[in-house]
Amino acid sequence: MFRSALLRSCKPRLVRCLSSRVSNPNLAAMAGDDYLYHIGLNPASDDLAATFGDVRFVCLGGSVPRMGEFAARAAHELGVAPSAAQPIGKTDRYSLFKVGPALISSHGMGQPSMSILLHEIAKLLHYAGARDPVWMRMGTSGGVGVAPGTVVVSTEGVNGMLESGYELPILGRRTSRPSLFGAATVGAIVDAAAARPETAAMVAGGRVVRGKTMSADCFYEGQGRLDGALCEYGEADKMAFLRRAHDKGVRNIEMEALQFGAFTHRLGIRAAACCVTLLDRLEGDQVRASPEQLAEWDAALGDVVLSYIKHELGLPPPKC
Ligand code: R2B
Ligand code: URA
Repeated sequence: MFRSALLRSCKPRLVRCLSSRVSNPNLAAMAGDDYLYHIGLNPASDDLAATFGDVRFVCLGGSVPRMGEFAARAAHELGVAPSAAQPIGKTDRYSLFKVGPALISSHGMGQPSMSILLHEIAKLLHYAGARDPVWMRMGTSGGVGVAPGTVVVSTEGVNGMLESGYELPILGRRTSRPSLFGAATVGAIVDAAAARPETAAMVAGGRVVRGKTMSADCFYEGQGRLDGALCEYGEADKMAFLRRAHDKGVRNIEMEALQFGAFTHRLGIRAAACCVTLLDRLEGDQVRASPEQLAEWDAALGDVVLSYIKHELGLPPPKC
């Protein structure tokens, strides 16, 4: 009885659902009763279409406070009520916000944490009938031959072998998916940054660059650091690897872009990974920037993402 009532109420949404991006025939059989456990939402009891049906941008970043601050800033710059910067659903794992046309969420550290959120957000937007939003990861990273404070817009994610495949064992088989970001979305973000007064100087000063991003499942050994609790190689080995990575076009190293690019590419989702660099790994391993400097670089990353969103929405630059 409840299920058929739900189906009736979903009917007008089915046409819009055609444009959403999931690839799982089992979801239809669940008839909308799919508890998105980690974010605490369910299409059977929450009106996802009303809250999320108009999402055009998905902005994801690792840390809860950073994404909370970004939500407040986005509300201010997009002219949305500050109350929008309140988290929706469960907050013990992720903090999710809906600010005007933007869904903003933290994703935690590393690919396993991000993967859970990507599956649940993709399903959430599918059930909500959102139309082809652009997904952006807004992260921090270590630069490879670029100045600290540079925003690297990834063209491709590579693994620790400097290869494009994101590998995941599924049912006892190694599944490898290419991690690619569409040139059109990457270009649109860089072009918007160049065109908007908020970010034009960053682009002109070489502080927004395209490049490959290496993702590791480890901050220390997996990223070739010498300062972990365990290290079985030397400075020369590390430098040889980082130079090889640079020669192959890698401009930054972090912990999620590879999986993000593989997931979104597989589902045909328009996506970009925009990560600010906190240090140049060719110069060292420790993140020693002051809190003020880190806040400034974080704001610069927010500028790039908001420039793109405002450009897409046709919003004017702020008055000086
Ligand atoms: C960047 O920063 C975090 C590690 O400090 C990790 O989530 C990443 O990708
Ligand atoms: N995040 C990373 O994963 N690596 C860095 O070097 C800096 C931030």
